[in-house]
Amino acid sequence: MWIRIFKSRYAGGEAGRCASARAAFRHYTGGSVATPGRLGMFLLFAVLLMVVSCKPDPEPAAPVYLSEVFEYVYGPGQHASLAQPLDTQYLTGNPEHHDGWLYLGGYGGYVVAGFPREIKNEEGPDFEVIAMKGAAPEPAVVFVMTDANGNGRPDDSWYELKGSLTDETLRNYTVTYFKPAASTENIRWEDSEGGSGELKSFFGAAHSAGWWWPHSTSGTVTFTGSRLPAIYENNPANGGDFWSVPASRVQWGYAENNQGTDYDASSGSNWLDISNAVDAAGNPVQLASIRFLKIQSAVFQQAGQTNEVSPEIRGARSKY
Ligand SMILES: [Ca+2]
Ligand SMILES: [Ca+2]
Ligand SMILES: [Ca+2]
Repeated sequence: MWIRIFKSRYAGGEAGRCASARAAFRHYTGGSVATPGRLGMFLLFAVLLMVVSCKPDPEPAAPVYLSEVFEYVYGPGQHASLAQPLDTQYLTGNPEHHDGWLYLGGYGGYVVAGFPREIKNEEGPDFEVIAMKGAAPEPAVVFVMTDANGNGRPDDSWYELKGSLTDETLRNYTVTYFKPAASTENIRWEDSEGGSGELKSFFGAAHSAGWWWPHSTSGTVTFTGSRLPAIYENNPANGGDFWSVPASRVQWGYAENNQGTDYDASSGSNWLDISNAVDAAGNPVQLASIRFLKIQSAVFQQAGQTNEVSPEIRGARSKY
């Protein structure tokens, strides 16, 4: 019996050792060894020690939700008066426990948030970003970061997750918006390509002045990120404009994309893969894990009745 027990002790893991020790203890105390003697007493003591020192096997890591928000800036858009700084509470934890969401607003608006631990890059998708279930895609680009310096803060390097529109993406694109002086004016913008213009309201308010985020104390706001191409098309119907996103326009790799092949209709989420990370030059980067996400409104388009293209995010959950 002892030979079998100690063989299995060395052959098995901790679970095997513990089970063997407990079996030996039960066998011994069950009286199958009639006369213990000195050797028997010693072995009984050894087995007792093994049983006492056994710890339960660690549980496999359970999926985790975002647990902390570090930064949130709304990009000018029609929901400016609704978007509250405290809405960041709707990004953390399980979105099944609340009905809220976080407005990112128009191009450039973003949020930076973290998981409570590193999320490993396993085979296939590693986490889902849960968004408001809208009628059409309003894609946000997702950047990932490892806590390389181990300080629990997002102060390391961001890596963009590429998607199906990466070849049409303008990277390191900057837009500065200017606060209007009066409510009867539009927000003006200038970009890093030498372009300029005004945000125009095609639905709701007559002017876009009210799209300026009241919680911004500055007269200008500048965003830098990756600009996806325009995704909405106007196909006039019944005598009026009608803007929509062609079914195969946005295929994978973004948050708030209900037409994606990575879309999970039950949770309203898109499943993303850390293996799609690219560096600042667009070259693939192999990341073993990530801790932080930056989710950024990425389409700079005024799409008729939908106005600006603006994602609303409700959380993120790791797969493992
Ligand atoms: Ca992966
Ligand atoms: Ca860090
Ligand atoms: Ca939306």
